[in-house]
Amino acid sequence: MAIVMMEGFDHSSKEAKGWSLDGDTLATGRVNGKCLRFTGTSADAKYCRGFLPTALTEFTLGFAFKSDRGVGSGYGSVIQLKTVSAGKYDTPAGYIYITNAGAVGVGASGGGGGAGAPVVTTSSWVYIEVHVKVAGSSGTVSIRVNGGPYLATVPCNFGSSALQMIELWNDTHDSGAYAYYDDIYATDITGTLNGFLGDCHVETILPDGVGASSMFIPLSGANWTNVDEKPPDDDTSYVSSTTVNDIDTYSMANLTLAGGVVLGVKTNLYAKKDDAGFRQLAAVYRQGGSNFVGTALTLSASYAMQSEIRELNPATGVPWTLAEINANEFGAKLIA
Ligand SMILES: [Ca+2]
Ligand SMILES: [Ca+2]
Ligand SMILES: [Ca+2]
Repeated sequence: MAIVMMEGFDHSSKEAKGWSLDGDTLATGRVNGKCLRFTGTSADAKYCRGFLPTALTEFTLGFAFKSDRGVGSGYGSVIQLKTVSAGKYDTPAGYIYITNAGAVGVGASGGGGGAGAPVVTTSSWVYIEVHVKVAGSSGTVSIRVNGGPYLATVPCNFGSSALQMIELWNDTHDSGAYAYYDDIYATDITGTLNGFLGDCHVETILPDGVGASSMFIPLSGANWTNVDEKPPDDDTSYVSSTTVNDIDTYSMANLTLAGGVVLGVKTNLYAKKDDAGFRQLAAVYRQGGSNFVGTALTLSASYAMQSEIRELNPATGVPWTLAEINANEFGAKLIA
């Protein structure tokens, strides 16, 4: 693993993808699609909470941020970094903030950190990347902005506990000031793609036509028309199977972006089981007439987004190209 999180807030309710929230909505995204938007309020900070898949003592977090709040009016925390079980008002181990002058900074419960030169302007997206090393008084942080150097590595004491919770905060206490987040990634320090990845974009594509394999049973109509909603429509339309090894694959919409380097593909299977017993589903990547089957994902009795991230195309063993993604079919296989 190296990329451990990617989120574009494009196609799903946040709850389904593991984000818990407090008064937010989706809005027009940074490059295309959607982004997360939420207000302050005069009484309280609003927040949206997500989690790294495991607690980490060293990681990099990248995200696009925009605020309606006028620079100079005061902003405060835009992300709080916490241990997995911390409460909303518990002191964060670390926090990413924007100063009144528009500088991006990082602080920590144990002190240290710092901010760079003013760089944030009102109602404009800025891409912020923060590399965190949790090691008590030996901890450090560094920041990059818009893909370039911003704050060199400085001491920062995040405590000594591995961090897992990422809370997006609108700390303006201003009901008229929206905060916007998009294109989030996180990396750990393993693998090839670790540390700073640069200014990244996350784009979501959905099924747009019949695929090579239609073995699941559709509720009505063609299989793909049951699984192309954003957000998912739960029991309103679906495909189902009780036959192990059944495979559904679908033609997928092409990416809007015509250029760039693909760092990874995240599959999202929104699924549940509706009877007693053990059920597993896996993502299917169909390319060049062959199916490549992903990791078995165990289903529960409630709909949940089952995801995996692949930095390499399983058909080639090297990074994906845009053309390969556009030609690919994606789908699912019933494993158990
Ligand atoms: Ca987006
Ligand atoms: Ca559906
Ligand atoms: Ca396509």
